Amino acid sequence: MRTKVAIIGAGPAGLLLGQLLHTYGVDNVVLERQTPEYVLGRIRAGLLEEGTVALLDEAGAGSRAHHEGLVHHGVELAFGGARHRIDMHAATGKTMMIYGQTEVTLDLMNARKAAGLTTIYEAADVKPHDFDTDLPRVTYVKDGITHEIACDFIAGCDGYHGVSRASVSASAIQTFERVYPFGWLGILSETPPVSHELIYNNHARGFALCTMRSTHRSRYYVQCPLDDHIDQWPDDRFWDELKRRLDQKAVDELVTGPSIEKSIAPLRSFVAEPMRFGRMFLAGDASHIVPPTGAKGLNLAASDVHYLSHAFREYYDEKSSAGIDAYSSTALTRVWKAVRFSWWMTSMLHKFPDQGEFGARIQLAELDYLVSSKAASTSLSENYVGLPL
Ligand code: RFL
Ligand code: PHB
Repeated sequence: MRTKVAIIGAGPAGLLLGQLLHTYGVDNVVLERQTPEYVLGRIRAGLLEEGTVALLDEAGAGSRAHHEGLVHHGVELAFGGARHRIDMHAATGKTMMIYGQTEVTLDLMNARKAAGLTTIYEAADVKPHDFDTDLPRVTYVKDGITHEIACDFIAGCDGYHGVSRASVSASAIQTFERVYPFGWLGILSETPPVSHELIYNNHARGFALCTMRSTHRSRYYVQCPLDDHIDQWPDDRFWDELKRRLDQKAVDELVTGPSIEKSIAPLRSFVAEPMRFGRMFLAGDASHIVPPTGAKGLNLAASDVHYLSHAFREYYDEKSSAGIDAYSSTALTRVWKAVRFSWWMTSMLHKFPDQGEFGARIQLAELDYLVSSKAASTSLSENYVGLPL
């Protein structure tokens, strides 16, 4: 088989890239290790930047998001027993949208299917080869038979544990990492959200986040020890702990119910540089990870894909390599700002084992400054709604 761009990974980055390239007339094949059901079963991101929604529109996969997504104009910060609203729309003119990663992925899968494009699910032992030459190729095993795809370019959209980054020699790559000493325990429940906007809570017992997937489906997170297991967190214990970290109004209004999903995620900041290795390009979690506190992971994957899809378009339409040559540095400039923002939100809102009373007071002072200074809340808003592409 031959294609212009072989895309490894059918998560949001790979599927969005495939769909944008299709609209630009660039043929591509997507290879995914898992089944479509497995990919759709992962409950992850929930908050999309306006720019991400615009990319879904451009890819021809945005219409359901506009019907079913919830448009948000601000968020609330809770600390010291009180809640403070940040009007991000007033500060920036932009909005955010609640629309789950599962739905984004499903819409992109359906658009890909409708366009008749090739996606190979359950592709085992996917390997990128010869990306430092002009004749790159990807091999994979399906039903016990090894296949090869010859291509012009390889897009590594295979997430943090993928094969693309792992195929690069260690001397060609530099990595930067911070591992946080706690995780997020998240539950999904078929209950109305406690508030119509997100509440980020700084509390002496640890961070908590109230978010949602729809007007009848809630998502809540509490900071937990890294080595906790979900078996230690029956629903009752989760709701009790959440209530202890919320303000009184939220406790009074919280509707609890059985969890329909429960998971613990570790928190990590990670960047691999560069994002290009000859004819292989990394995008999304394959090249960087952020803690979820700033809601940036999926949105960063989308902005990488924006730059990469334009670079390929320029290459095929204008016979210019300028875009592909600039891709790594352009994408990394935006990546590092989101890494900085996610680290800062994480540092301000969580309880760190070594912070002591001094650290706790500094967090409260910073939060108070944020909600009382127009300059500070505008800076938060600008980053949260998404920096320009
Ligand atoms: P993905 O989604 O990991 O997809 C990669 C795909 O590649 C496949 N794959 C392979 N395929 C073939 N061969 C191989 N060898 C392969 N190895 C892997 C995988 O099966 C998979 O299908 O990466 P992508 O596309 O870059 O997308 C990134 C996002 O998934 C991620 O950044 C977000 O989920 C992060 N995130 C959030 N982001 C936001 O923008 N807003 C949020 O509100 C938000 N909340 C979150 C989050 C992540 C969380 N967790 C669990 C890490 C909340 C949580 C709790
Ligand atoms: C979510 O809805 O899952 C979500 C929202 C905002 C975050 C993290 C997760 O910062």
